[in-house]
Amino acid sequence: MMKIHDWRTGPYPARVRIALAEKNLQSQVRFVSVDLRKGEHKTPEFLAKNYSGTLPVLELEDGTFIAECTAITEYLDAFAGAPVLTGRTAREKGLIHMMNKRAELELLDAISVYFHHATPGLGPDVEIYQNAEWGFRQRDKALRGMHYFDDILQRQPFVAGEAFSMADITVIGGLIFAGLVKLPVPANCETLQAWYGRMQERPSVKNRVTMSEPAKASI
Ligand code: GTS
Repeated sequence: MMKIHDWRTGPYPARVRIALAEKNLQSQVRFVSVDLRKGEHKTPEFLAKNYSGTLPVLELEDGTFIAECTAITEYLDAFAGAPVLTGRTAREKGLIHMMNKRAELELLDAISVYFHHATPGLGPDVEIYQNAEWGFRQRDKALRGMHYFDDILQRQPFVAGEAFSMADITVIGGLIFAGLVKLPVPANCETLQAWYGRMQERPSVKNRVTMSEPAKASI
């Protein structure tokens, strides 16, 4: 059985949990909990699985490790059919990849930098270098990103066009992280707020934390 090394409530792990549920693949994986607050993702054992020391990581039955949410979602899309989250046609694939990357650059990753640099983050044992000014700049970038996605969603129902995709999942991850760090969506981003309200009603998003009991950490 495939394994997902993750942290139940984390915003990046949420992306893969949502993708698994959208594709109804939950029963194909076993979750292995890695405790970020204890720094378990920075141990030599874990770094051997993922050089970047981040979660989630997909472990295939043959022992291959695939890190990066985008890469894992692409693997899941190739592994099993509908719904396709990374695009069918060349045009869809290009647009979804672009908007997914933009959701990382302009929203999710920016909030992550804010969290790690301008708040206590995962605590002093894990956050060995912090640069608060950089963190606050990234927070402001994320707020601009929220306005950008608000504008996009005024023109189309989903982040990359007419259908739900990996790009929506990444914006959802960004807004989950924004909630955790108490960075509210600006009041004048009404379209983004309404869209997020609809996204939170999707069973894949609503049940992401409880979709499985994590197995005991094996690292
Ligand atoms: N680019 C990576 C991806 O897309 O998978 C980023 C993954 C990432 O930052 N994951 C977080 C992490 O490992 C997990 S969580 O914060 O969302 O739970 N953070 C720990 C750290 O020390 O950066």
